[in-house]
Amino acid sequence: MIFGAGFSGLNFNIVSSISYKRGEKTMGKVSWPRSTFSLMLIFILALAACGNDDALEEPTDDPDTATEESEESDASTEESADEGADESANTDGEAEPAETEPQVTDFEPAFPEQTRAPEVVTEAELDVEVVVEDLGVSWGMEEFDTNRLLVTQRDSAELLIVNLEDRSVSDPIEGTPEVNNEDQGGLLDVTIAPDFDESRLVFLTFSQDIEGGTVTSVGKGALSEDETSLEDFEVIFQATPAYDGTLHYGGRIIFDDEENLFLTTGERSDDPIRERAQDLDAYLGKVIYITQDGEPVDTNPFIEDEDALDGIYSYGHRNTQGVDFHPETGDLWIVEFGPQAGDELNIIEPGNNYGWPVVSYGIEYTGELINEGISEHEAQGFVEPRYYWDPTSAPSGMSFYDNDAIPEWENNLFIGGLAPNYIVRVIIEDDIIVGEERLLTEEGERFRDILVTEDGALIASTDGGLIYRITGAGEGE
Ligand SMILES: [Ca+2]
Repeated sequence: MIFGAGFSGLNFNIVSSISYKRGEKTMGKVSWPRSTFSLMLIFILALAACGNDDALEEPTDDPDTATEESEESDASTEESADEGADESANTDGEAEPAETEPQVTDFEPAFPEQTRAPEVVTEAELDVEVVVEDLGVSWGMEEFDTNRLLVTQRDSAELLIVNLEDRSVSDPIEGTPEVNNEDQGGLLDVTIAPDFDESRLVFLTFSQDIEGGTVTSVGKGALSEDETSLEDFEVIFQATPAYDGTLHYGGRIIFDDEENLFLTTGERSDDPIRERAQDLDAYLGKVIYITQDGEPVDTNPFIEDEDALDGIYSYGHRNTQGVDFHPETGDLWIVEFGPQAGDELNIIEPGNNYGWPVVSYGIEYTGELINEGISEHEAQGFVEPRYYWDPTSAPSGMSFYDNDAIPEWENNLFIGGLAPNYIVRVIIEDDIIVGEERLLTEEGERFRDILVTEDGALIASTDGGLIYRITGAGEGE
């Protein structure tokens, strides 16, 4: 089973040091029924063939779509907890990786620190609280005012305002776009213009029906002063070509210091459309760099290339749902959702090719090799990922901890895991991943997006409709 949650004795220590502040309703929901259900599932899973997650992936593709495997991964979590404890007992002086599940591929890393980083454990005592519940899949979040978030609802296509202080949730903001909300589609990410205080501009990504299929689109509108509507919403960019499918939209957006917008797109999943990730005449499987009007930035790497689309910044990506700038280096880091294993952390440089689907550290969900089964990127002329996961971490949204409220977290990267269900903390030194931790492993939630507030709270949204706030103990109120 690939959905190990990387439990170890150390993880248990952390989790037990976390003090929970949850409503009674939520506590009841998470505790007994789930573990009882998990025990039943252990028996069921024991009957199934190990190491093959076909059942978890079908009928669509990756764990991003599935809605039932979070329960199943709970079961494997409990199993792996026992295994992890056994392994930890055999200490040989070497730091054990955070990952305790076996690899699903036979691939070797290109350099030793490229996967299975040693486990690290947060020493600070943490407060973990559920601020809001009963939302839908909260795909994107942005702090537009101190402790107030704009939050997208993927399936209902609603844009909401969540107040972290009084825990209120607004009525849906009017004027948001029509979306195609099948499978992985819907209202996706949200960000605000660098001059939001004056312009009031809110940028949204969403999957849109156009002639020939669906595309990942970017639009913008001005938030009214009374915060009830987006005015004059207009689509500024469509990641063409359209494709008749409802998977792998990518869809993260982030502004840089130049006040331009980076957008990630997916390669639409299916074979052969996914091969368009390698093509410079398609916006699929790309990082795209555009102005606030949706025009290619005039320094883009392929602007002089007659055969290439001017908005392309980098290519050869699979399905990128997490982006952020490293607080110290300023580099743009992304996390790509891999196939079965092979999720990648990459540093994005203009014009570079990151290899998908020619090379990958993952394999098909069927267990077959991808292309010729070559994992090494650099030897084939592609950029090596800085890090990859095998088995999968099912990475979605991510954020660097650009704050000193929890000093040991400063400049660490936090990534939401969909299946297995945890938040990944990654420690980076000189662009090398030197440590990894899994947080909130016992919650059983699919963590969709991660945000760090100006106050230094780590905010995590889930597919189960929760918004968590994680702070240093005593700082939450
Ligand atoms: Ca790659």
